[in-house]
Parts: sequence; structure tokens; C-alpha cells
Amino acid sequence: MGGLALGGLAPAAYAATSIADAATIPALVIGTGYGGCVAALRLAQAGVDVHMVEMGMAWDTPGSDGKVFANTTTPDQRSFWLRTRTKQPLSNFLGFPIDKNIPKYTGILDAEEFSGITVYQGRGVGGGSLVNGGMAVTPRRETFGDVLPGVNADEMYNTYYPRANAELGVGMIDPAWFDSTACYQYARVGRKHAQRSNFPFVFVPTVYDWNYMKQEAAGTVPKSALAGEILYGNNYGKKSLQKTYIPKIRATGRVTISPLHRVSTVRPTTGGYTVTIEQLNTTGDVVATKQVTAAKVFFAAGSVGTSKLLVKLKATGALPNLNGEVGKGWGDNGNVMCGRANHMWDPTGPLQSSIPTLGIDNWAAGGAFAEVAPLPTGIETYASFYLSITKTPHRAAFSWNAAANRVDLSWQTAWKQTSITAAKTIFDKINSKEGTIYRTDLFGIYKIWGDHLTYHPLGGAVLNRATDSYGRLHGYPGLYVVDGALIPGTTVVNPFVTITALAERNIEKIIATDL
Ligand code: FAE
Repeated sequence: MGGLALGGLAPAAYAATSIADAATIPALVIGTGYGGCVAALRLAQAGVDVHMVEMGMAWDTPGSDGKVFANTTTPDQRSFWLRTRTKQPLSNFLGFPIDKNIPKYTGILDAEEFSGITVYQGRGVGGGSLVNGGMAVTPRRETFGDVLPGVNADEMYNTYYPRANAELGVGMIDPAWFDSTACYQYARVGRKHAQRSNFPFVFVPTVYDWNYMKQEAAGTVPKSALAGEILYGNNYGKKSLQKTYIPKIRATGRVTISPLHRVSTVRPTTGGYTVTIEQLNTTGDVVATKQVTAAKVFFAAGSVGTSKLLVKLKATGALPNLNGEVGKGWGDNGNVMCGRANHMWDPTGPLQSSIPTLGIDNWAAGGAFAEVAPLPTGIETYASFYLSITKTPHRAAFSWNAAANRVDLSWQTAWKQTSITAAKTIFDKINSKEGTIYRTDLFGIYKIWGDHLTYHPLGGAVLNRATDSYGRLHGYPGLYVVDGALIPGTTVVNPFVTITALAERNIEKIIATDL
């Protein structure tokens, strides 16, 4: 399929189903993000019938404005998972709070609050691919030992990273267009400042359809990245899983998907596992409870979703033989955000593509990889804005809180100081060189650092600890982890390419040996 056609297509509709009570299925996949889609596609191609269960919505039907997804500048009920007020990562602008009331709805972005950290996650068929920035980065090979110690790097770099990049449709911006288009002025300013402080900068590959973006800039197609679409979904140009793995999954004819269904329990039974599934309505109420039997169950509910399920199931006696590593080794990929105030003669432009494409690599010297991020407000802000991924030793654990009937996370906000220190190795130097200062109006009043959140939850069921070296959970044959929970807290860069590549590696082995 050509880039134009792919970019212009609305997300492919597929036959969403509602799984029947008492169904018996060979393979059940919990969650429809990267790990879940890889597992479902490869199992189906190997001849196994699969059912995918997704707590979020299908996101294949336009709302009253004719669009499937809401715009970042005008959040509505579609924007957040069961909240009555938005919780935007950038909470303030010019010091003023910008959150607003919305109807409670099974919207697309979950801002899940734990003590000390808010974890942003996508909800819906396609998982995080629906809401993420599309930055599709393979870690430099020399850093791979920090990411997945114990995994053969040759195999990953020769086979599974290339496979993941090809399936996800990863591509690079045309550098000549980057240099000329108004919508990346903000990134060119970021590059200039990085260069003047002698930092190496890199173009970041993405899954955006670059031909489509060029046409957006030319005004010949409906705007998506150039209309600021990102956090609440992208209506046209981004190649989310809805445009890559999911159509392939559908084409196998062997996979059914139940949106608005949430797995609550998995317990052993003769011939496999009994899985309890709650069907939700769009205000989040449980409208039906179903029990199905699956020979094999693949946990792909994301780092947080999978960890929460496993910790609860171990503690409450459904899966008591899971080992003591379950819930451990969770990290935030060192995420921290900040803005810098530029001089009036250094405008970043009122039109900013929502897809970041430039990074400042100070990993080796300072433990920070910073992306030049947009502030797509539609007005000139004179601000440079950055998301940094940093080296941090801190790892938290999930635990079952019986009194409150929920899973807690032992993260401490103070741990972000390590990340701030690493990010400052870049931005203190740039500020000093440029004679500029940090913005203090984006995360509260007089608050420089966005240190309250992560977009990159990783770990909680770590490879070679809670599972064997291919994601088979210790203690329960036929139970697998296939998502970001396997990765012990960092991918050094943005995570989804690594999550996809690891899932490709593991499922290949599982199909060859377990089925
Ligand atoms: P994920 O994609 O989170 O999928 C898990 C799915 O399971 C979700 O759809 C859940 O709704 C569903 N689920 C959870 N619990 C249950 C349950 N009990 N029953 C049924 N379903 C359930 O997992 N990464 C990058 O590499 N580049 C970026 O530019 C980037 N930007 C991001 C921006 C934002 C705002 C966010 C939130 C994330 C971003 N990420 C980015 C992170 C990336 O999307 C994330 O690492 C992956 O989506 C994780 O993939 P998993 O397969 O682990």
C-alpha cells in the first residue's frame, strides 16, 4: 500500500465481537497493544484461533464531529479514561491551569495515579499506539546490555529489530523537507541550540506517514499532525497498530477481539485456565461477567496492567505459585520534561507538527536522551520543550493492598531527582550558552520540571526473573507475558520498538516449542 493511501485511510474497521460466556478457546490474549498484537498475529499465522480481550473501546467509529479521535486542544469525553476532569501532562500555561471538566467515559488516555507518579497509558484496540508520539527508536547496540541483559543482541539486531521496524512501518523524515517546512521550525531551533552547545543531535525515526504530512503542509488533505492531534488519538497520518498489525491480524480470519471487556481473574482449570472477564459500558460500569476457558493465556495488558493482574492473582490465591519476582523491577524509563524560554529573536513558530523528530543524544556523557517536543498551541510561545529519557537506578514494586482492594506501587517522586540531574547536563549547558532560562509555567506555578509522570512504564514481570527467558511465567505452564512488563525498567530510548521486537522473538520460540 502506498504512503498516501495508508495515511489517508480511516482506521480499519474490524468485526468487534463480544465474547460468549462459557466459550472455550485455544489462546486468549489480554490487551491489544504492541505485545498483544504481535502474539495474536503470529499465533493466528501458525494456525491457532485467538481471542483478544481489550478493556478500552474499538476506536473505529466517528463521533458527532465526524472524527474518531478528539483534538489535543479541545479535549472531550473521548479524551480520558473514566475521568470527570482532564489531567493533561502539561497542566498549566503561562501559570494558568488548563484542565477542564469532561463527561465520564471510556476515553482513550488513562492517567493512572499511583503514590508519587501518574502513569499515562492508551486504552482501546491498539493500546498505547493510539495515543503515543510515534517515535520509533531502536536503542544503540552498545546500550542494549542495559536494556535486556541476557538476551542475545545479535539475534535482536539481525532479526527482531528489523522485523519490528518493518511491520510497524518505521520511517525517517526527509532532511531537506525538515530544513524547509514551517512546522519543524521548533525542532530546527532545538537543533541549533544543541549544536551551539556541542551536543550530538539525531533524527528520530517515527511511524508517521511522512508523505501525508507533506500534503498536510501543502493543504491538500485533512490535517492531523499539523492540527496538533496526538495525545487523544490521531485521525489520519500516524501508523498506529490500527494500520499495521491489526489489519494483518484481521486478514488471518482466526482472531476475534472483544473491546470494552476487562480481564479480572485467571485461575487454573483442567486443560488450561478459567478467565473471568467483565464487560463494561462506556461509563465504566460492569454490565456482564463471563467465564471462559483458554488453553493458553498471554498477558499483554501493558507493564502496569499485566503487573497489577499478576500481583493480585498471586496474593488473592488464584495463581499462588507465581514467584516472588512478580510485581518487581518496575521503572519509568527515566522520563522527565522541561521547557526553556527562548529570546524574542528565536521564535519556535505558531505551527508545530505534533510528531517529534529530533533528539539530543547525551546518553554516554550525561545519561540523558532528550527529544525536542512540540508545544502545538497554535500561537508563538517562544518556548522550546523537551521530553528526556534518562539513566536512573530506581525501580519500584507493585504490591497487593488487601484493605483497599487494589494494587499499589512503591514509587517515590524524589527518585526523579536523578533524572533531573541527568537532563540538566543538557539544558543547563544550553541555557548558559544561549543566555536563556527554564520555563516555570508549564507544570504548575514556578515549577520547572515535569517530574510527576511517565509515558513509558516498563517492568513488573521481568524476563528471566518472573518468567523464563522467553516470557513463560514460572509456576504455570501455558501462561505467558508478552508486553512491556518483561523489560526491567528502561529501554534507554522510547520503548515500543523494543517491546515489539522482544515480543516477535519470544512468540517465535513459544510457537516452535509449546504449540
Ligand atoms: P500497551 O500498548 O499499553 O497495551 C496494553 C493494552 O491492554 C491496553 O490497550 C489496555 O487498555 C489493555 N488492558 C490493560 N489491562 C487490561 C485488562 N485487565 N483486561 C483487558 N485489557 C487490558 O502495552 N513509546 C514510544 O516508543 N514512542 C513514543 O513516541 C511514545 N509516546 C508515548 C506517548 C504517550 C502519551 C504514551 C501514553 C505512551 C507513549 N509511548 C511511546 C509508550 C508506548 O506507547 C508504550 O510503551 C507501549 O504502548 C506499551 O506496549 P505494551 O504492549 O506493553
